[in-house]
Amino acid sequence: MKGVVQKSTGSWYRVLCDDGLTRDLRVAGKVRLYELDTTNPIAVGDEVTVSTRANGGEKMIEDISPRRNYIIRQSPKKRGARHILASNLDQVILLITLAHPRTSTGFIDRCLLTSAAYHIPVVLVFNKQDLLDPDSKIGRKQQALIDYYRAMDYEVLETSAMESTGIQALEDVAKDKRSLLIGHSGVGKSSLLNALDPSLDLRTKEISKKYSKGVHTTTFAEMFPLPFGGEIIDAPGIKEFGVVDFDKGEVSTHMADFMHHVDHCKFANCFHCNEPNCAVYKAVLSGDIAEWRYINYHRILQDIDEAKAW
Ligand SMILES: Nc1nc2c(ncn2[C@@H]2O[C@H](COP(=O)(O)OP(=O)(O)OP(=O)(O)O)[C@@H](O)[C@H]2O)c(=O)[nH]1
Ligand SMILES: [Mg+2]
Ligand SMILES: [Zn+2]
Repeated sequence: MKGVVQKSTGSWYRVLCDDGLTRDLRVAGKVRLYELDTTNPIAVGDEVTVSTRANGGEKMIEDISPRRNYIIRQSPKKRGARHILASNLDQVILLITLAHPRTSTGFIDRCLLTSAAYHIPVVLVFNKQDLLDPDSKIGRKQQALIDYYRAMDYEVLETSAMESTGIQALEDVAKDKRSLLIGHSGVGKSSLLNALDPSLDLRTKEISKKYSKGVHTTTFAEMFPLPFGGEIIDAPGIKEFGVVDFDKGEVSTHMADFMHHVDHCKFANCFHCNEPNCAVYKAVLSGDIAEWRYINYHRILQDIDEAKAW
């Protein structure tokens, strides 16, 4: 019997089995785990084989099917350790607030890069619109970011979980797909899910005023079926998005704004750092490529260098 992992606590896994029943299962000792060197060998979204053990009769996870894709990141706690956020996804829903808490474009671009490597589409959702004055500095910054990402063909939504605005558009995006919610702690992932399906009644929490950051309210990733079709994975907030397993030359191939220019660089293997006649750098000077994208690109290359040095 097959099943899909809905939740993982590390010692047991909640599996929705083909017979329609949800079971909390352990993993049989002999299971061949993927050699990804991750802190969690089984992730939410994994398809597993469940069977009854001949001796005891306790049902256990006996095998994991190969993953169609997954979102992986560098664990911030342990250098070199990697953590799979979820697998077998149709899309990522990246939740952003520019204030309360602040999401940096570096975080956004790392998430986009990791998703692009597995061809997982990302929808950008700017939440907490009720807190934002469009004429304020942050309001104008948000509009500039939205325009920039839309120009690269990303789908961008604006929502307020508090006032239930933009929820229909989010439903249209989530319908009949398996989505993973990603974002810092406190951006409103669980709140938005509650807005999508009030019967979920997920725990959400007040942001600590002192740090203007959420204290992690969701502690384990969990997949929920949506009443209008599809599934969504609520996950604990993440602070950093360390990219893993990239070649430096690969990074720009996933950046749509760089792609128009890379072919015009003097050197075919240009890293767009200090090489002569770099068309990407010229595009930054002329304003075709945003400076913050160029800065993020270089920080990602630095991360890759540092990761290799471990
Ligand atoms: N004003 C306003 N507050 C919101 C909105 N969405 C969420 N919040 C508040 O933000 C706080 C954090 O929301 P959560 O839904 O718990 O955030 P989360 O992303 O699930 O956080 P973690 O589970 O820790 O990762 C709560 O106090 C929510 O009420 C919104 O659209 N507007
Ligand atoms: Mg949450
Ligand atoms: Zn170049």
